[in-house]
Amino acid sequence: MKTPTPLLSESSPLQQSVERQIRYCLSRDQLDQQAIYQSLALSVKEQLMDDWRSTRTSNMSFKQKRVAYLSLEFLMGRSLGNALLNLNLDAEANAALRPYAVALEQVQQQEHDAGLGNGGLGRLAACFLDSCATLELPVVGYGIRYEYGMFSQSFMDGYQQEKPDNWLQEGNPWEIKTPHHDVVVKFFGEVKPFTDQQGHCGHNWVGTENVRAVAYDVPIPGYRNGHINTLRLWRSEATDEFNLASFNQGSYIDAVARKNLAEQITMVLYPNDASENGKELRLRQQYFLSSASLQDLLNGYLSRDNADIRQFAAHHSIQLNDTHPSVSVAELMRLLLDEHQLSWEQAWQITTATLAYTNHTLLPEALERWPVRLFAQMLPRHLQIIYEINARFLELVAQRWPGDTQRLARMSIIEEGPEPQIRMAYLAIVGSFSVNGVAALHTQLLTSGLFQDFYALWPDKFNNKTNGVTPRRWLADCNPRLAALLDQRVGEGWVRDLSRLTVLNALTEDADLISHWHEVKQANKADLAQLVQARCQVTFDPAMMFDVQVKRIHEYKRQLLNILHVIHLYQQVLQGNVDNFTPRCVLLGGKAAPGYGMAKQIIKLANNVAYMVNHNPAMQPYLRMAYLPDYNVSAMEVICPGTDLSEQISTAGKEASGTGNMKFMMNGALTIGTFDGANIEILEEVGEDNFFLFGLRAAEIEQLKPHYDPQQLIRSSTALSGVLQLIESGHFNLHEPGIFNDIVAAINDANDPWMLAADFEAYRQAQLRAAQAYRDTKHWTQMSIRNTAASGRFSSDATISRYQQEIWKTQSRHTLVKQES
Ligand code: 26Q
Repeated sequence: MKTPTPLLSESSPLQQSVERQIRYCLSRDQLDQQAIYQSLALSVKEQLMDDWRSTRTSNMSFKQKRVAYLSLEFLMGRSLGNALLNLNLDAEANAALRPYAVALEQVQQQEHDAGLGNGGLGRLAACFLDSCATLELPVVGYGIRYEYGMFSQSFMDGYQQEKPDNWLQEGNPWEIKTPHHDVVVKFFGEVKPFTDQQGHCGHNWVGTENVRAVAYDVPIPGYRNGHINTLRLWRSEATDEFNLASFNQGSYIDAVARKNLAEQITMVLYPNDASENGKELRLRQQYFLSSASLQDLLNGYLSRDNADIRQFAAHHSIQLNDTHPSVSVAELMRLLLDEHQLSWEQAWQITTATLAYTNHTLLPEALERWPVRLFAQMLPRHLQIIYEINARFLELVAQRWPGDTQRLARMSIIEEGPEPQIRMAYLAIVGSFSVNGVAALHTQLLTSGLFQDFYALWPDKFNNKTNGVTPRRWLADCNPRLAALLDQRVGEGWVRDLSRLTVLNALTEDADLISHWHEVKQANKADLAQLVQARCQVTFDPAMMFDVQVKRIHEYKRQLLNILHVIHLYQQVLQGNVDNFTPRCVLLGGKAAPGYGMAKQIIKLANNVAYMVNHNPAMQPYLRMAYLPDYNVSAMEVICPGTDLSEQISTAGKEASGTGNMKFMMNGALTIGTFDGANIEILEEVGEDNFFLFGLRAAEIEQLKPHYDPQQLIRSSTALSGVLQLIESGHFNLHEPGIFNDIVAAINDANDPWMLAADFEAYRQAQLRAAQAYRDTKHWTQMSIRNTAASGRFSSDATISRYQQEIWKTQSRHTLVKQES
């Protein structure tokens, strides 16, 4: 991995910078590790400033199309390790720390995770930024600088506790406040139509409450290419004019209180990974991001020489990360109509040639709807625009399907009813030139289900872009042992071109590779065991199989299936059925949305089961279980390299893609999984012999639904009935009677949408196959090698190349230069 750096005869620029930071920029007499971290991070940022500036300049001067990625979430995790890797500064950083007698790894741990996201969607945005910079694409990320990120999770008596994540407390060395990019975002007020002297009709949005959007820029370094993109995060502040107005009325206290109101907007990330609908503050966040970012894009464009607003679409694509920023459709129209005086037709042409929408969920309850009433108050001009968009759209539908009034009602952007709602997904589809799902099955289910009417109207709008993850963070950085082995066996080029890993397939009989591969995995398991020991006080033995499920807690992800299986294994050991038993350590991790009661009960059950498992000496040789508190990006960087078996067991048809599945695969874990999301594509790449597939398919789930009889299924499985009886007996909650009744009832419910009972036996069998396979170390290691070898398709570089070629149609600087010469 490491390219040899010349011996440092004198101190390097980084070293000098660190010394300077410590001497002149910190006001500390005692140097603690946090201070050293801050100094090193600031110094690394200093090293990239020149490249950052030149990337900005070249992005402006080249005639390439620019892309904006709009997302309410960017789950960046820590930045220091990633920056050192991408800038190739590891050796210099180590040298710079030598005088302070502290290990780089220790210093890196000082960095607070930037948890500005919930899970998959937010982390995907972060992986995409890394790939865009590595591919040298002119892409800017736009998001919100939440004062408080994802809550930190702890347990009290096995119940989840949430604590605010004050991630900016020590300051954020990576950001730069850039006040010259400030814009004003308007809310509330009313719309006054007018006709000017030339007879043009227009709309004045007046009496608004204004909020200042302040830009904080974060550098996104590409992998060793001198290309540094920008993530621009907006913070809300009170405007001067506002303070002044209140002040002049003599109400100083009012002015300060209003300031709080403005600053509330970017105060905290909503911790739901499925929508909690109708919260006014959430809509304010969405509009704040959309308006600030679109204004910034228009300002940037119009500041260029010879810029013509009518050519905006030729120079920009804007990718909407789910419907969260989809009010952008109406806001871009408003800006073009009201601020730039274009006609409706011109504005609509530009809007629908610029915006593209990515959908991340099939769950109907996660589809965003906003009450018309709320829009009427907060965004009155936008409501008018949406009505107009809808009227014109429905006219088109009526032309295509004359007389089909049911279809009109189905497809309308406005859902009628006692409380009319705006269907944000429909607004996004109508206002975009591209709509994509995030895995093949997901896109297929979208076009044949949720969005089928729209697909019939505009089949060419729809496309698939299977997710990916960045091999920098998720292999090179988090798994240095495996990275070094790959450097030796594949050559260093894999970091930029992950498809090169396929050469490993020719080496699966190489005894030397097999033994080294195994050694690497065992060492990584020892690291993971250390983490589990420190955080959970549970001892994991690397000689046992490490079976891991980490992700947000949701019923559709079926952590419960996993827990039931652990209980089954526990019963096997209690009953002495331990012949051919593969010892295993089961690790769970993940946060529940604070308002999601069932998810919280599942966590409690897992903790109680873990307690019983770990406190029974008879289990020790066979079974251990831990629930890792506060699972986050940094935890995953230790977890995925040390995992043997990756649990991807959602009810088929429910997990849009999954991305954890890809991180595990890349690091040589085998998957036990359902035919769902990107699991299907993983299976395609690696083959059935190297994947533990089980369970009903999406179509079978749907067919079974009307006849689903869980109680019959339970009766016919001795394993499952044994497990449920043990739970019902109160074995795991002797002092808290009844606390798991809801869980047991849900499994027994004929309307259980997640159909646990339908897949339990198949899951148990697949677990038996996995356990048996694990006992043949050589064969298991060969399967592990084949998983890593086949993971190239899941590099986010490959995914982003497709976004670039098929949606954005932009080009990298190099391709342009080549074409021009
Ligand atoms: C909506 C409204 C109000 C508050 C919160 C939300 C909200 C926030 C986050 C709704 C959904 C999310 C996140 C969804 C998400 O992470 N989806 C996952 O996206 C991944 C990347 O495409 C996929 O791999 C996962 O399958 C999908 O579940």
